[in-house]
Amino acid sequence: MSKFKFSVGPWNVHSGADSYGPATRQEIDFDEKLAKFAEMGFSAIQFHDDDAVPNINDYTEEEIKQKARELKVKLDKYGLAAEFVAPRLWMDPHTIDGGFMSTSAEDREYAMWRAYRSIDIARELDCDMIVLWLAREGTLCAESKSPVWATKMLIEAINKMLEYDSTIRVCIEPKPNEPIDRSICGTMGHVMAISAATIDPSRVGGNLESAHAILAGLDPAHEIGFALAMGKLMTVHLNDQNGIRYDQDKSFGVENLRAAFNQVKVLKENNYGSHGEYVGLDVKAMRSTSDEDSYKHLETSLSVFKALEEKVERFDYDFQRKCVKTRDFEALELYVMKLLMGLV
Ligand code: XLS
Ligand code: MG
Repeated sequence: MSKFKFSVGPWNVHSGADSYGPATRQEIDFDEKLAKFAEMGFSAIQFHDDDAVPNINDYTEEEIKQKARELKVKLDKYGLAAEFVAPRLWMDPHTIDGGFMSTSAEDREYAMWRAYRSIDIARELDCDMIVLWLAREGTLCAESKSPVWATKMLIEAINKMLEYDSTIRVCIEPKPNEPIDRSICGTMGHVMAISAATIDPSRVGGNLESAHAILAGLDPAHEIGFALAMGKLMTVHLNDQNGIRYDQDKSFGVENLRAAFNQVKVLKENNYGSHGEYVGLDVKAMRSTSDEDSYKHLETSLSVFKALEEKVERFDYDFQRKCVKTRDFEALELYVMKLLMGLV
């Protein structure tokens, strides 16, 4: 039985379309996804603002709150909580050059409107956290905006959110690239610096996504550890990635098993979850996956995570201490490999 609670977003179950080809699976109805997520044992749902309130631009602030209240009734029916609400700032025409860092004042204002509505929706869902995945916040042309100005615009935007709601928590999900090629806040280290520069650092933290750390050439477990050391790991997006290429959102652990083991280990050793944090998945099925198998990648990720939890529970800390004392890291490394291969 896992000691963790898990969360997932509806975008994790998708039709398989990508930049190079059309859908390969049927779209699945939102309510059907909620029912299946509850059946699979997820405790909470991650939302984009327009997952919670589709066509959000078409509604007034009050209508948006009303629709969020209707969604809350649905979540209660399935016994599901809402983990966070994330403004989707990469699809709307107002976000073609980013949101908070757009060179257009009107578009920056639009991004703030979406951020405030995300906070409104979160409140109606009895949730106190918004996530900022800073998709297009950066540059496609390096000389199009100053990195000094852009960084300051991000801090200013977060300060406005912290003032809009006196207890909302703002969780930045860093990613070094894609869909832009130069991100302004690409790693957990950048997130911690941004947090410290805001008017209330206690309410600004990070969401570490395994694949995003790998895309930055960094180790996910160390990025998780860094945020934990700062007391600012608000959630995680566990998945995997085959090296530094396009963001693959692969099932957790399927490419880098030892890195996955160490992500589970650092979470367990530091009592992650003891303040209500969820283990979030952000995974996508392979394009070749059939309709019948639309949820298999979630099952794989949960199975791998729980199997690694058991490996961490069996980890021989006495042997580790002995190896560290004699600096016999070769013996320790072989032990870990044997543990993962089921040889000890
Ligand atoms: C994209 C991000 C995205 C967010 C939610 O790379 O991981 O999935 O987590 O919008
Ligand atoms: Mg993510």
